[in-house]
Amino acid sequence: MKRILVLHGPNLNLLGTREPEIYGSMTLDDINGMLEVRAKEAGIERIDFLQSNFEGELVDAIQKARGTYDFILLNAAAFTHYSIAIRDAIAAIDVPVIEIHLSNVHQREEFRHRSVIAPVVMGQIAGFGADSYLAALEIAIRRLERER
Ligand code: CA2
Repeated sequence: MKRILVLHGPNLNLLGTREPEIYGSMTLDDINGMLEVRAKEAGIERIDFLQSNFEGELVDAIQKARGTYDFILLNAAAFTHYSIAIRDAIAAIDVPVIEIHLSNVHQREEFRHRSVIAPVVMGQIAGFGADSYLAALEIAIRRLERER
């Protein structure tokens, strides 16, 4: 039985309320609901969600994922671009992490082109709106099925 943790970084609690042209019109609850449905359908035992505006809370969650979760889907939001603490936490655990972005960060401001977590994650999915999360979940499901 497999367990997946979905982590959302700062300001993603505002999804659906502002900047729909960049981030889409779905709320975070809509996205989580969509992932929950797909995870259940695929026989995932448990999918848990955490949104935090605090770097340390995300670091704690990543550290605690060790031994509890089989995959982490992470949209670190702005922390992607500068949080060495989140990068170090990912590097310190043996749980695979998929980096997610709603927007295509490479088409945006220069400072969003750099991801300090990219070198320590399994891979990055960016630019597909809420489908970026769904694509990441699909990859996690396929990888976990292969392990069975
Ligand atoms: O495209 C993404 O998913 C990002 O991770 C979103 C972050 C941004 O800092 C990254 O460069 C790319 C920002 C999340 C803020 O979300 C908002 C949602 C609605 C209204 C305002 C902000």
